[in-house]
Amino acid sequence: MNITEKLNHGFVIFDGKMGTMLQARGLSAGELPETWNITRPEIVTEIHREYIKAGAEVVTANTFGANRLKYCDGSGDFCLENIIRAGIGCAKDAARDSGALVALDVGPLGKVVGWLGGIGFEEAVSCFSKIVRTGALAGADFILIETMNDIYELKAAVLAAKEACDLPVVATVVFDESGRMMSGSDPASVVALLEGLGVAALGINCSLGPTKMKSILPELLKYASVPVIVQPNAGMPQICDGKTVYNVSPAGFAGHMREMAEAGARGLGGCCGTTPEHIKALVGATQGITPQPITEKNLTMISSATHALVIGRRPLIIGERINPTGKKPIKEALLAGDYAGIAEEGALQADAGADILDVNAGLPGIDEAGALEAIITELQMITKLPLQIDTSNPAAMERALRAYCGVPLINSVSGKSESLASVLPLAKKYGGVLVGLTLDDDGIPADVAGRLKIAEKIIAEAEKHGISPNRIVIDPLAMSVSADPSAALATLKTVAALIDMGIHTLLGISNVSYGLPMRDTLNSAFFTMALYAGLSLAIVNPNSAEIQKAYRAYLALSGKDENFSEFIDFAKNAAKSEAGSGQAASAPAPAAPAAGAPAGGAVGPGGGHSELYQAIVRGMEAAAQDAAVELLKTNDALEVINGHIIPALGWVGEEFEKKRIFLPQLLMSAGAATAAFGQVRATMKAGCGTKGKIILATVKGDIHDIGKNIVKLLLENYGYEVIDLGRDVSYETILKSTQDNNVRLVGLSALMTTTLPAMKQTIKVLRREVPDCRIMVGGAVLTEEYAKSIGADYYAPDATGAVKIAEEVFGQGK
Ligand code: B1M
Repeated sequence: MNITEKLNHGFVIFDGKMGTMLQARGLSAGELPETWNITRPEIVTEIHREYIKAGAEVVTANTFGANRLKYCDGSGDFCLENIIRAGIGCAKDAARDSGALVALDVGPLGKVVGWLGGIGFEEAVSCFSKIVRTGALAGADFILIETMNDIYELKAAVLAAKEACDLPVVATVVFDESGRMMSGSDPASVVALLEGLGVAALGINCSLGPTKMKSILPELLKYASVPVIVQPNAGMPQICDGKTVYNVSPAGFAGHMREMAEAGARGLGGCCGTTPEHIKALVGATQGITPQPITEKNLTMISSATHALVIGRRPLIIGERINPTGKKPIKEALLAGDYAGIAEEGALQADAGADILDVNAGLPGIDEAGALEAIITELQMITKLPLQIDTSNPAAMERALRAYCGVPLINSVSGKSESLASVLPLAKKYGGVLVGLTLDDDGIPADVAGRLKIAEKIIAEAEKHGISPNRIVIDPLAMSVSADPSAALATLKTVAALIDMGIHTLLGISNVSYGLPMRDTLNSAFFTMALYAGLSLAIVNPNSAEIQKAYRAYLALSGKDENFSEFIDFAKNAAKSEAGSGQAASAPAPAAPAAGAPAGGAVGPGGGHSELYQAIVRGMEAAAQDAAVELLKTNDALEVINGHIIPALGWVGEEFEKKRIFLPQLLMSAGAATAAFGQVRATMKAGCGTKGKIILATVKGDIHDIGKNIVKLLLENYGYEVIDLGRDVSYETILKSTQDNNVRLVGLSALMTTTLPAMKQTIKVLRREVPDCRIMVGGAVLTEEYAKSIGADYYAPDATGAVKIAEEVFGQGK
């Protein structure tokens, strides 16, 4: 039996941690564990044997960190291919005659994927492909992608594995105590993405001990239709005598694992701190339990990187504004390549209450594939909403499907043979919920029966490609009533018939009014009629007040708004915006999402702040730059920094800490703040640099440099020459530069509690080697007291403070 069959048949016992066992046998800190596949293969093989003896039915090859960022991609003893081949070889030697399966272990690359400072998505795919191809050729039985923190990297790894071999792919991710991945992804969005990509099984590993993992498991089981695997650590890591230890005993571990087996987990094993004793105890504890059945959840799910939406629970609004047809500003932005500007239109629709954003870049004369990919990349950095990829160009569709970090709506496939042939393979490969248009080579049937027949044909053809009916919604096509007065009713009857057949539906509402006056009025009336007919998804303008009123009223009247709470909130906001503007020209802000509903749209603290502040918190780089330019016309540089940039980053930091925004948004905000700061810098003149030489550096391990750069700017402005060593700088580099340049003042910055020891160490070395040099320190994490306690001469709370210190050291002050 292969891993898929085994997991579907009953419990499968995985092994425990290889790294823990290697450390116990002398692997030293900093040594690459995978090199032992070549230098100490007998030990690696022996560890696998111990796990098999303990009852493991899967052994995980010692290849977790084997990737071309760590091992050379060419030839030589320790090249990547040799490391992987040897790792699989050890596992196969141990597994021979035991019936145990060998998993190629694929861990994270150690770089952020797809964001500034990391590696590109396609580069990550290529790194993973190499690992998987080598492991598959070496004889692995399946691919185990594990310890993934970031959903974009997870997608790159799974996609690469599916492209590089035919072996089953199993993927497990790391959730923190709040039940989200580091990228902010919740269990539903992880399940949606992984099942869309066709994994054989999915699950959780590492990070949490078994107690905390137990609370996340039900969320995965609620959504997953494939087997679920749990591989917790032996408790939470603790530092004891400088070593990391895990203190859940084999018996304690096994007790928790039994509960997870009873709850429905199928694959059971261990991660950091677990040993063959843990696995042996786990085998004993799961004896006699009957596995829970694995059930098809039959959900129609789409998702962004962080949230999933289940289609059919209540009607959802798809914002229609990112589409050049009939929208001059979008057309102009597309022609100018202003993708960030287009993404801002998405943020506005999110604010107005859209649940999903349609993205269409179909404009003659432009590179549609490139534009669609770029807009999607921008959008997914600034909004949590799932996207609808809207194109009839298969090449553009594929680029967009690769770039999108989630499960999109794919708009569209039709009953035309050419469309079915080109779109269905893409939907199968990348996942996504397909929008099927009821038109074929003969056009759009006027009657209900004709449209239903095409819908059935699309569903049947999709099934032949392995796409289940729950991954299809049908668009029975709203046609303009100006051309055919019976068009609206024919469409609505088709909606009702499809709903009766258990098929979800979608309509582009605005088409109905084409060519007529008062389009908003006609659209909103048609929208209400369609909702009443059972419509699942409506492509509309969420900024339209008429549309919002129709929607909110429908939810209230149809019992989909408990206690009318959303409607009452909506009414309050409507009253406010009417009072504010004297008219209700645009949509009032939407009601707060219902409890338990996924948090809605763009990131932001609400009104009352400057445009620069808003642009930074939303991570809009171009807008931040423009807003900074505007502010600098009437404010001096320090006012812009202290009054806008720093407070905005302060808000971002707080939200990050409260887990209301996640690393991608943090990165975007940092990018926007840096762009704004660039404008500030351009307005400030550097002085002559003759007052004295100062070294500035952010200490080792810390990549925060915005504050340090502000300090640099001000010091230069005051006439000092700054030698900027950058960020993540070792004490060796700082010392060498201080000695080489004969510098009298060194400034160190640190923003994290975890990098304060590096600051302390740097000060200690400087004190010893260059005792005459003065040291000032700064950074949000420091206090005057702490600065003194680690031996600094000066503490500067801000850039102005740093200048005062420089003036004192170089004898310019009073
Ligand atoms: Co990160 N980050 N971040 N981050 N980040 C903080 C610092 C954090 C407090 C957020 C939070 O959780 N609330 C938290 C640290 C928690 C802690 O240890 N106490 C944190 C974390 C956890 C992380 C990561 C680990 C996140 C992750 O990956 N899971 C990661 C760390 C990576 C690493 O360093 N190894 C990370 C990454 C990042 C980004 C890359 C996304 C980005 C940095 C981009 C960049 O700098 N190029 C970022 C940002 C932007 C922040 C926040 C939101 C803002 C920092 C900032 O620029 N503030 C921050 C939260 C916060 O501080 N509110 C946060 C504005 C800046 C002008 O202020 O640097 O204090 P500041 O500088 C001031 C003064 O302190 C002083 O003058 C400046 C001007 O007034 N000053 C000096 C500073 N240095 C000085 C030196 C001097 C004198 C004065 O003399 C030499």
